[in-house]
Amino acid sequence: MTMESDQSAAGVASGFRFCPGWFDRAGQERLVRALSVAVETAPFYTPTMPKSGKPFSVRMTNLGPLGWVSDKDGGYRYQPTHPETGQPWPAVPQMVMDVWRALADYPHPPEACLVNHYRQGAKLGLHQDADEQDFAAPVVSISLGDACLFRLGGTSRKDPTRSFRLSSGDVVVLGDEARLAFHGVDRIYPGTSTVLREWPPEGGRINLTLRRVTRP
Ligand code: MD3
Ligand code: FE
Repeated sequence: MTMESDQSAAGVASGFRFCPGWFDRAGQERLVRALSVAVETAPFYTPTMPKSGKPFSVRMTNLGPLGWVSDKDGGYRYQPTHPETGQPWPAVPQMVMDVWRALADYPHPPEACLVNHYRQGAKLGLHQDADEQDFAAPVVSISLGDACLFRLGGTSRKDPTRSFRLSSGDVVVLGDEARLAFHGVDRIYPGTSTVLREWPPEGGRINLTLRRVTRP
């Protein structure tokens, strides 16, 4: 029998913290309701790759003072408004700010909450999160809906990787060495959660990533 994922953090960069089941079912449902309201004013859109203009399979929106966006001509960047509506991003729900406060071990609030929506078949290639000015702050991730196979490597693209299954309600904190680790989402496991049954209409998986962007 081969194991395609290993939930132990052995062998991965220091600064990786996995908190399975941080949100119980009721907490997950409350968070999904808050997101469904926020996404009415900041709808999911399809970002495109710099230069090639190839669309991402993941749809995105943001919450908080700054949002991560990407398009053909502007490239990867943070900006205070939605690229399609031109409106400011909605506020980050308090229950999401509470996760940062509990786990980030960082004295300033996050500025960006990227909301990724993975429909069936969507994936995110191996990459580094390096568009921020302050790597002293961790990235905090919250998973909702269908489980995914998440891959974490080292700070060089060539470093070996390990795979983890992330399920609805799980929280991951990437600080210290892990902050600049390569990572990606290889696949979504359809039908593994009922939490996104009411919204969004396509179901799938939602991931929130909280980040500090500027140096305080
Ligand atoms: C940050 N998202 O939005 S989050 C991204 O599940 C992103 O949607 C993935 O990568 C998702 O940029 C993964 C968790 C994560 C994992 C490893 C990291 C964030 C990380 C390592 C370093 C920095
Ligand atoms: Fe990332």
